[in-house]
Amino acid sequence: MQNLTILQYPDPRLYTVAKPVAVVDDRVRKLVAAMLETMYAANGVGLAATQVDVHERIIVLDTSEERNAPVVLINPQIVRQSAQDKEWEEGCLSVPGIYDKITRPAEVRVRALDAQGAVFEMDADGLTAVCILHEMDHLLGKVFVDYLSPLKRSRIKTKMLKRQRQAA
Ligand code: GNR
Ligand code: NI
Repeated sequence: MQNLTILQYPDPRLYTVAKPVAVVDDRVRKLVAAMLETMYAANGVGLAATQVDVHERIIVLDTSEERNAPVVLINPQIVRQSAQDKEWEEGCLSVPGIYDKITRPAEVRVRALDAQGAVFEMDADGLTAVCILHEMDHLLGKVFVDYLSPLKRSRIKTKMLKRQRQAA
Protein backbone atom coordinates (compact mmCIF):
# COMPACT_ATOMS: atom_id res chain seq x y z
CA MET A 1 0.00 0.00 0.00
CA GLN A 2 1.40 3.39 -0.94
CA ASN A 3 1.96 6.20 1.52
CA LEU A 4 -0.68 8.89 1.61
CA THR A 5 0.19 12.54 1.01
CA ILE A 6 0.19 14.69 4.16
CA LEU A 7 -1.41 18.11 3.62
CA GLN A 8 0.90 21.02 4.46
CA TYR A 9 -0.17 24.10 6.43
CA PRO A 10 -1.83 26.45 5.50
CA ASP A 11 -3.70 24.13 3.12
CA PRO A 12 -7.38 25.11 3.56
CA ARG A 13 -8.40 21.42 3.59
CA LEU A 14 -6.79 21.17 7.07
CA TYR A 15 -9.70 23.34 8.26
CA THR A 16 -12.35 20.77 7.30
CA VAL A 17 -14.42 19.32 10.16
CA ALA A 18 -14.43 15.49 9.98
CA LYS A 19 -17.63 13.44 10.06
CA PRO A 20 -18.17 10.35 12.23
CA VAL A 21 -17.49 6.93 10.69
CA ALA A 22 -20.83 5.14 10.20
CA VAL A 23 -19.51 1.57 9.88
CA VAL A 24 -16.07 0.17 10.63
CA ASP A 25 -15.67 -1.99 7.53
CA ASP A 26 -12.82 -3.10 5.25
CA ARG A 27 -12.74 0.32 3.58
CA VAL A 28 -12.01 1.90 6.97
CA ARG A 29 -9.49 -0.82 7.91
CA LYS A 30 -7.61 -0.27 4.62
CA LEU A 31 -7.49 3.45 5.31
CA VAL A 32 -6.24 2.82 8.86
CA ALA A 33 -3.47 0.54 7.52
CA ALA A 34 -2.41 3.22 5.02
CA MET A 35 -2.49 5.90 7.73
CA LEU A 36 -0.29 3.80 10.04
CA GLU A 37 2.17 3.20 7.22
CA THR A 38 2.23 6.91 6.40
CA MET A 39 2.70 7.87 10.07
CA TYR A 40 5.61 5.43 10.58
CA ALA A 41 7.27 6.48 7.30
CA ALA A 42 7.10 10.13 8.42
CA ASN A 43 8.37 9.28 11.95
CA GLY A 44 5.26 10.81 13.47
CA VAL A 45 3.72 9.80 16.78
CA GLY A 46 0.19 10.35 15.46
CA LEU A 47 -1.82 11.08 12.34
CA ALA A 48 -5.38 12.29 11.86
CA ALA A 49 -7.38 11.41 8.72
CA THR A 50 -7.81 15.16 8.08
CA GLN A 51 -4.07 15.38 7.36
CA VAL A 52 -4.40 12.92 4.48
CA ASP A 53 -7.48 14.74 3.14
CA VAL A 54 -10.00 12.19 4.43
CA HIS A 55 -12.60 14.00 6.51
CA GLU A 56 -13.73 11.19 8.80
CA ARG A 57 -13.11 10.84 12.55
CA ILE A 58 -10.12 8.48 12.43
CA ILE A 59 -6.82 8.80 14.33
CA VAL A 60 -3.78 6.55 14.50
CA LEU A 61 -0.96 6.93 17.01
CA ASP A 62 2.09 5.20 18.41
CA THR A 63 3.95 6.93 21.21
CA SER A 64 6.06 3.88 22.13
CA GLU A 65 9.88 4.07 21.95
CA GLU A 66 9.95 0.82 19.97
CA ARG A 67 7.32 2.05 17.46
CA ASN A 68 5.50 -1.25 17.80
CA ALA A 69 2.33 -0.23 19.66
CA PRO A 70 -0.15 1.20 17.13
CA VAL A 71 -3.42 2.60 18.51
CA VAL A 72 -6.47 3.24 16.32
CA LEU A 73 -9.18 5.65 17.51
CA ILE A 74 -12.36 5.84 15.44
CA ASN A 75 -15.07 8.36 16.44
CA PRO A 76 -13.03 9.35 19.52
CA GLN A 77 -14.54 11.36 22.36
CA ILE A 78 -12.86 12.72 25.48
CA VAL A 79 -14.89 11.39 28.42
CA ARG A 80 -12.67 12.76 31.20
CA GLN A 81 -9.85 15.23 31.40
CA SER A 82 -7.70 16.43 34.27
CA ALA A 83 -8.20 19.89 35.72
CA GLN A 84 -4.43 20.14 35.74
CA ASP A 85 -2.79 21.39 32.55
CA LYS A 86 0.64 20.66 31.16
CA GLU A 87 2.78 22.56 28.68
CA TRP A 88 4.42 20.53 25.90
CA GLU A 89 6.60 21.42 22.95
CA GLU A 90 4.45 20.35 19.99
CA GLY A 91 5.22 19.72 16.37
CA CYS A 92 3.04 18.61 13.45
CA LEU A 93 3.64 16.64 10.27
CA SER A 94 1.52 19.26 8.49
CA VAL A 95 3.78 22.07 9.78
CA PRO A 96 7.23 20.43 9.56
CA GLY A 97 10.14 22.07 11.35
CA ILE A 98 7.94 24.29 13.53
CA TYR A 99 7.76 23.62 17.27
CA ASP A 100 6.15 25.61 20.04
CA LYS A 101 4.79 25.20 23.55
CA ILE A 102 1.08 24.44 23.84
CA THR A 103 -0.89 24.02 27.08
CA ARG A 104 -3.46 21.22 27.30
CA PRO A 105 -5.02 19.01 30.00
CA ALA A 106 -2.30 16.73 31.45
CA GLU A 107 -4.43 13.56 31.50
CA VAL A 108 -7.37 12.39 29.42
CA ARG A 109 -9.68 9.40 29.08
CA VAL A 110 -10.81 8.79 25.51
CA ARG A 111 -13.61 6.52 24.32
CA ALA A 112 -13.44 5.28 20.73
CA LEU A 113 -14.03 2.36 18.39
CA ASP A 114 -11.09 0.14 17.47
CA ALA A 115 -10.37 -1.22 13.98
CA GLN A 116 -12.84 -4.05 14.66
CA GLY A 117 -15.58 -1.58 15.55
CA ALA A 118 -15.49 -2.45 19.28
CA VAL A 119 -15.85 0.33 21.87
CA PHE A 120 -12.90 0.81 24.21
CA GLU A 121 -11.60 3.42 26.64
CA MET A 122 -8.04 4.48 27.18
CA ASP A 123 -6.37 6.62 29.85
CA ALA A 124 -3.45 8.70 28.67
CA ASP A 125 -0.91 11.12 30.07
CA GLY A 126 2.38 12.62 28.91
CA LEU A 127 3.02 12.57 25.16
CA THR A 128 0.10 10.18 24.54
CA ALA A 129 -2.41 12.64 26.05
CA VAL A 130 -0.87 15.51 24.08
CA CYS A 131 -0.99 13.44 20.90
CA ILE A 132 -4.65 12.41 21.35
CA LEU A 133 -5.71 16.04 21.93
CA HIS A 134 -3.56 17.28 19.03
CA GLU A 135 -5.12 14.69 16.68
CA MET A 136 -8.66 15.38 17.91
CA ASP A 137 -8.07 19.05 17.10
CA HIS A 138 -7.16 18.05 13.52
CA LEU A 139 -10.53 16.27 13.24
CA LEU A 140 -12.18 19.56 14.23
CA GLY A 141 -10.20 21.44 11.59
CA LYS A 142 -7.72 22.89 14.06
CA VAL A 143 -3.91 22.95 13.78
CA PHE A 144 -1.65 23.54 16.82
CA VAL A 145 -0.39 26.84 15.38
CA ASP A 146 -3.95 28.16 15.77
CA TYR A 147 -3.19 28.40 19.53
CA LEU A 148 -0.22 30.71 18.92
CA SER A 149 -0.36 34.50 18.68
CA PRO A 150 -1.50 36.00 15.35
CA LEU A 151 2.04 37.32 14.83
CA LYS A 152 3.69 33.92 15.31
CA ARG A 153 1.07 32.24 13.15
CA SER A 154 1.52 34.77 10.39
CA ARG A 155 5.30 34.24 10.41
CA ILE A 156 4.83 30.48 10.26
CA LYS A 157 2.39 30.84 7.37
CA THR A 158 4.83 32.99 5.39
CA LYS A 159 7.66 30.54 6.06
CA MET A 160 5.58 27.55 4.99
CA LEU A 161 4.31 29.23 1.81
CA LYS A 162 7.84 30.28 0.87
CA ARG A 163 9.08 26.73 1.41
CA GLN A 164 6.19 25.32 -0.65
CA ARG A 165 6.96 27.73 -3.51
CA GLN A 166 10.59 26.65 -3.46
CA ALA A 167 9.66 22.96 -3.44
CA ALA A 168 7.23 23.35 -6.34
O1 GNR B 1 4.73 13.47 15.25
C1 GNR B 1 4.18 14.30 15.97
N1 GNR B 1 4.78 14.68 17.12
C2 GNR B 1 4.18 15.46 18.08
C3 GNR B 1 4.99 16.00 19.07
C4 GNR B 1 4.45 16.76 20.07
C5 GNR B 1 3.10 16.99 20.09
C6 GNR B 1 2.27 16.47 19.11
C7 GNR B 1 2.81 15.70 18.10
S1 GNR B 1 1.78 15.02 16.88
C8 GNR B 1 2.89 14.90 15.56
C9 GNR B 1 2.26 14.17 14.39
C10 GNR B 1 1.12 14.99 13.86
O2 GNR B 1 1.23 16.01 13.27
N2 GNR B 1 -0.08 14.56 14.15
O3 GNR B 1 -1.15 15.28 13.78
NI1 NI C 1 -0.51 17.31 13.60
